[in-house]
Parts: sequence; C-alpha cells; structure tokens
Amino acid sequence: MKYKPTILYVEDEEGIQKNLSKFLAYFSSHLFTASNGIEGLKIYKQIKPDIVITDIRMPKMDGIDMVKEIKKIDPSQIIIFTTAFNDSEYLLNAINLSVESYILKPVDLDILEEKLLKITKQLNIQKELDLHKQIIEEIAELPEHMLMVFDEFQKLIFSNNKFLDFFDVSDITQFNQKYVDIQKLFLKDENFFSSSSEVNWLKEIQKLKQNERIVSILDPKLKAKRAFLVSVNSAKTHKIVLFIEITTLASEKNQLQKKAFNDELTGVYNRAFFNEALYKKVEDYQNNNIPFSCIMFDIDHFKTINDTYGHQVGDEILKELSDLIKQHIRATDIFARWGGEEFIIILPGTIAKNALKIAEAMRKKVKAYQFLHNLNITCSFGVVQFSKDDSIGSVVSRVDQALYDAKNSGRDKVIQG
Ligand code: GH3
Ligand code: MG
Ligand code: MG
Repeated sequence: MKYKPTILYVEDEEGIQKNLSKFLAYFSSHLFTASNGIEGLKIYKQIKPDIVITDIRMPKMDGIDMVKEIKKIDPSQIIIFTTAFNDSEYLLNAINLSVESYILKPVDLDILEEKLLKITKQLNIQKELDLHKQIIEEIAELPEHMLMVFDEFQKLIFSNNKFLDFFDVSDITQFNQKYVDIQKLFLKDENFFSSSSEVNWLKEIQKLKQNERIVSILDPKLKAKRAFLVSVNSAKTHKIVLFIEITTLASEKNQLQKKAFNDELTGVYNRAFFNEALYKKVEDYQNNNIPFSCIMFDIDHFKTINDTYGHQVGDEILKELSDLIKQHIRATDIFARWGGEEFIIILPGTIAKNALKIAEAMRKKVKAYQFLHNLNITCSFGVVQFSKDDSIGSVVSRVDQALYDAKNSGRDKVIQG
C-alpha cells in the first residue's frame, strides 16, 4: 500500500511494549510510544497519529480517560484497545467511546495484523479521496481560465469560481436557471463560433481547427464583448471545457485585419480586399452560377475641388461620398476604394439591368447631395455584369472602359459596358 499509517502505542508494561513495538514498526511509517495516559495524550497532541493503540489499565491516567480526551480533540480518531480479561469493569466505561476495536491480551498478532491492514486500506482510500477533493478545490480556485465540466447530456455539472464570478452567479444551479444553455451566450459574429441550441455545440466546435475554436461572449458585468479560445477534453461520461481569454489578441487581430483590408481615409475596403472578394465571386459564378455585377465610379473634375478648396476639403468630400454610397448598398455588396477618387462595387446576385438602376440612383443622390461648404459634385459611372467569357482581369477592364466612356460622353452619366 502507498501510505503507511503513523501509530501511537501506549502501554505501561515495558516488556509488552517492547515486543509489540517491533511488530507495529513494520506496519507504520512512524511509531511513537508512551507508558501512560498523560504521556500518551501529550504525544498525541503533538503528532496526531492515524491510529492509537492503547492499554487500558495504566498508572497516572488510564487508557479510558486518555481516549476520552482524545475523542474530544478528534471524535473520529481510530483507537484500538488492548484489554486483559480482568479489565471488564473498565470496559463498561469504554463502551460509549465508540472505538475501532478491542483486542484481548496477550495480543494475537494475526488478529492485530488483520485489523491494521484493514485500517490501512481504509486510510489509503480516504487519503486518495482527500487528495481528489483538494485537487478539485484547487481547480475551482484556478484564477486564469474559466473551467466547466459537462455530463454526457451536455448538462453543466461543475465549474470553477472564475466561471461563476464571470457570470455573476453563486453556483451552477443558479447559472442553469439564469442562462439555461451556455451556447446561447455565444455572440453571432463571422470571426467567432456560434451554433443553434438544437445541435451539440461541443461536438461541433471540436470539428473546427484549433485556432477556429473561439467564441465571443458579452461580459454581463462589464457589458463588453470578450473573446475566448475553447479547449475541450472529451471522456465518455463527461467533457472538461476551458475558456481561455484571448480578448486582446482577438481585437488586435481584428485591428490588423482592418488595417490590411480597409482604406484608411474612407474606411471602405481597399483594393487588396476587393481583389480577394472578386476572386470569390468569380468562383461563385463558375461553381454555382450566381451572377454578379460591378459598378465603378469616379468623381468628376475632382482636381478642381482640390485646387480650389485644398486637399483637406478634398479628403472630407471623399469621406462624405463614401458614407453616402454606403447607405445605398446592401450588406452583401462589396464597396472598395479603387484608388484616388475612384471606387468600385461588387453586387452579388445582381444582373446588369438592376445594377444600372442602382448606379443611376447613386448618380442622382450624389448630384443632389450638399457636401462640405455647400459643395456639389457629380460622378461618372461604369456598369458591367460578369459574363461567361469574362475573367477577373477582363471584368475590371470592361467596367473601367464603361466609366471612361461615361467621362467622354460628358460626365455625370451611367454607361453600361
Ligand atoms: P475627371 O472628371 O476626368 O475624373 O477629372 P478629375 O480632376 O477628377 O481627375 P484627375 O485624374 O485629373 O484628378 C484626380 C484628382 O484627385 C487629383 C488628385 O489629387 C485627387 N485625389 C486623388 N486621391 C486623393 C485623396 O486621397 N485626397 C484628395 N484630397 N485628393 C485626391
Ligand atoms: Mg475624377
Ligand atoms: Mg480619376
């Protein structure tokens, strides 16, 4: 057995004590001996042994009185009395002490061995349970990450304090009442995992690549979005789940993405993003026959505005124009700055006829809008629908040509290419 008990052996007869001590030493990690109740109690207080083996009849303080004192300190203390036949008057007194065992003297070593082995086995089980309990308490205190344990039916059965604290609940019963299902808390966002409550989200998230297993949750106390990497450890009967906070990393990544794909001045997508998006739309067309159109437009005589009012006013007008156009496109449209005062829009699922109407509406809106300093501007528009003979390059040059034609035919025009 892994753990050997500590034993306190109290016996006044020197010969008996010496003999039995040799035997007990084999079963214990530490053996302490005393010759009477007073001495025994003193040692007991110092070492708190696992097992106390004691004679009853002893000078100064007898075994019964010593055990009474010990039981006051620890009512569950394991005690074995060694008794002689003529100790019966004492035994009556001892009956209420609920001790582990009585062994008749002279002690039968086989019987004692059997008892000690049984106690040791129990102690080992107890030690292991205590250790597990301690580990669980320590896990519950882990300050770094939120930890949850779900049973095989996806029911939350354990969580650490960080988790309870985050959701502002005192225990998991309260959490289950308040939120019912944790996956309902995952915010829907294209950069993060979310799922409907009908499906097993733990299974679903495990199908994703490690770096895609991220969720966004609204912090109920801070009222701010926080991002977590989800780590799942699956066993047959339960799953251990860790939420590792990556909020700063996620927002840095978002900012980097924004920088890489958005135009700094106007906030609309840049040419790099446009090229990538166009590639995907061409794929959608080729694989799923989804049509799309492109609108390219350019401010008329913008150079004159810059020359007259300065570059800064020019910048403001570019921003205002972007905002104005943003109000006239759908969420699925991709609006990008092509360069300078030239913009391009991809309209997925839109055929040329409708794209023409949209461009015409935009042209009128721009013309009617009062920009900074009560300025009026106009734009020229080129429109094309992607055709089966088109490539990424050809669709762009066709729309560019249409815009060029609009310029050449007097500006403030929409021309279909
Ligand atoms: P057109 O009608 O033929 O398009 O005439 P235009 O003057 O608009 O065209 P041109 O290409 O001759 O001049 C474009 C001007 O746009 C010149 C350039 O300084 C200005 N421009 C390009 N990018 C920016 C910018 O980011 N900010 C500002 N303020 N001006 C810009
Ligand atoms: Mg221009
Ligand atoms: Mg230009």
